[in-house]
Amino acid sequence: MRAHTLSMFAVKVIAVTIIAVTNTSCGKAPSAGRDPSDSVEPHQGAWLTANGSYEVDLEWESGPQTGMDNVARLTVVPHGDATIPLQNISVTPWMTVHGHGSGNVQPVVVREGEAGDYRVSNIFFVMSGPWDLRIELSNGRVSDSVAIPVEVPAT
Ligand SMILES: [Cu+2]
Repeated sequence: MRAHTLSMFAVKVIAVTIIAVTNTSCGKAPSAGRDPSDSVEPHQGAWLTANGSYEVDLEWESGPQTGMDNVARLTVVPHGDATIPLQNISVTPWMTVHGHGSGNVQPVVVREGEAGDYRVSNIFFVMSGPWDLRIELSNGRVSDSVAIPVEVPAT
């Protein structure tokens, strides 16, 4: 009886794993549809890009708040074939639930010190609520992207 229960558990784990793999292979970015049942919590830590080429660590130096004076520090760690330094990195604030960004105010990304460290200033949140920081990065050969959820508190 005990062995049977265990094997049922194993079958469930395998089934869940297959569903997860199938979802990943549809090519849809994780941020494409924000599932309200997903509890997106304010997170400071490492995020894996969509294709798993890079890991991006986000830390706020200032904010996140409404206004333009938000500053974040990114640390980019390459995985597999990906390498640093990056040739291109862009950061775009996007409010997925409303379908808008921050007009033509562009964050300023400056490489600092170590090859994978970047300081991002001029991040403009026009309102409070759930935002994404859409980050696109490329070393010239490998391009990848990640959307990092940011909860901007009401002031
Ligand atoms: Cu909005």
